[in-house]
Amino acid sequence: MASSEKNLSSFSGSNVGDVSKKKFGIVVSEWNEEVTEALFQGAYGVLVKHGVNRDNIIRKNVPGSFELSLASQWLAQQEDIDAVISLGCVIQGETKHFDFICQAVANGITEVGLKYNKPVIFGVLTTNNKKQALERAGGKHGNKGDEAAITAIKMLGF
Ligand code: DLZ
Repeated sequence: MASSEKNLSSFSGSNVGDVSKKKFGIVVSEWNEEVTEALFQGAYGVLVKHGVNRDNIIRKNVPGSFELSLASQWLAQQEDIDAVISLGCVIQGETKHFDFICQAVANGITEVGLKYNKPVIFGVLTTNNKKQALERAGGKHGNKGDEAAITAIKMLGF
């Protein structure tokens, strides 16, 4: 689906069921806030467009992407929450932080979904620079936040 040449937000309409009674948690990393805020707006907009009640969208912020896994777990363990969307942006730098954070959050989010048997969606941009991130947060490559939300919706319709 996603490639450097494609608009990442293109998706097929299969498995899109009625989510109007569903409750979603969205965890947003504050690191690279300009990007993650755009991801949040995209995800929120898709959920509302698909009939999710605004009161049933619970947003929690965390300092950085490394904290997404634990906060996703705190939301996923709440019985009334049906799916969690984790949004972050990790930009390649001079340090090894990039690899450690990307690997940790990918593993962590996977574990939370398996532990609580709910969709926990990896909406984390991992890019070489901020320009690439912005292109994927409402720019020419679509919005990874939209994609994360539609993925959550589709998993609930599995
Ligand atoms: C430390 C750090 C660095 C260098 N880069 C990013 C980044 O690009 N994106 C991101 O979301 N977070 C970054 N962080 C912060 C870590 O995710 C985490 O918040 C701290 O290491 C504290 O645990």
